[in-house]
Amino acid sequence: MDDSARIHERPSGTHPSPGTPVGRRIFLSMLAFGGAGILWGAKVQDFLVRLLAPVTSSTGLGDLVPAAGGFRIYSVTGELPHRAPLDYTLKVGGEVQHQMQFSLADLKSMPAILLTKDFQCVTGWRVPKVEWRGVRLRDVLDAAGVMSGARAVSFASFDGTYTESLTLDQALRDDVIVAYEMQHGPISDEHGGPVRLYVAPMYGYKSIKWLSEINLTSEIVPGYWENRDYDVDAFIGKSNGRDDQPVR
Ligand SMILES: Nc1nc2c(c(=O)[nH]1)N[C@H]1C(S)=C(S)[C@@H](COP(=O)(O)O)O[C@H]1N2
Ligand SMILES: [Mo]
Repeated sequence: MDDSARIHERPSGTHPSPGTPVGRRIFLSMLAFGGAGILWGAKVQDFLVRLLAPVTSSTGLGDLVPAAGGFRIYSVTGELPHRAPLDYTLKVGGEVQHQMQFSLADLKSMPAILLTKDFQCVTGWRVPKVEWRGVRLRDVLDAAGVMSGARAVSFASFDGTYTESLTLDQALRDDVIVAYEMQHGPISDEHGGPVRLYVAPMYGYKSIKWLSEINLTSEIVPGYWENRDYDVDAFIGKSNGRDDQPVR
């Protein structure tokens, strides 16, 4: 396990961070379980996730476990919810002309967009050139018919806790997608499958996993991390006091 997930303590240092790094507790558990790190792989990781779920949820931080390819896996609930692809539905409501429900097949029948971009967490880690496939959020919103009073979009997760938001202008960008594939395959449970949001120009916390609901609103409803002092406008390199290079 490397230490590249080290967090940048925010100036106040008083609130949790979107992605507390691999905790000492996790490290100690790994030692306790016979150097699980040597056998590091999907199974061990699942095991640790289960093992640590109660611990992480009691901290309220939903810590993380390192995954292959440089990602860290986050879940503020400390759990990795599962939804079978055939059971998946995405509800779209609020200030729209038609409330809608999309199955995964519905989403896949819409024009597909491929985006290959670096993925950057506000805590500092970055994964180069991640490939995503999905549909433009704009196309989903257009299908429902955005009403003239709508100014923002809020998102909910079937983890039951996480939320996010975008202004309507941000939501209509070409590089904001409702994603159903990542790195050439279905999005795994860990990474928020079957469907997550991917907001390419913003820090990872905007890319809500296990996406279940989209609601058009008349004003911004701050999301989970925004209620914990992170910026609503989360453009990479231009927010949260960070000066990261723009993503390629
Ligand atoms: N539902 C949900 N979505 C989430 C999070 C979370 O804890 N729960 N963490 C966010 C943060 S801070 C980051 S950096 C990315 C991490 O994505 P990954 O877990 O696929 O690496 O997911 C974002 N979306
Ligand atoms: Mo993050």
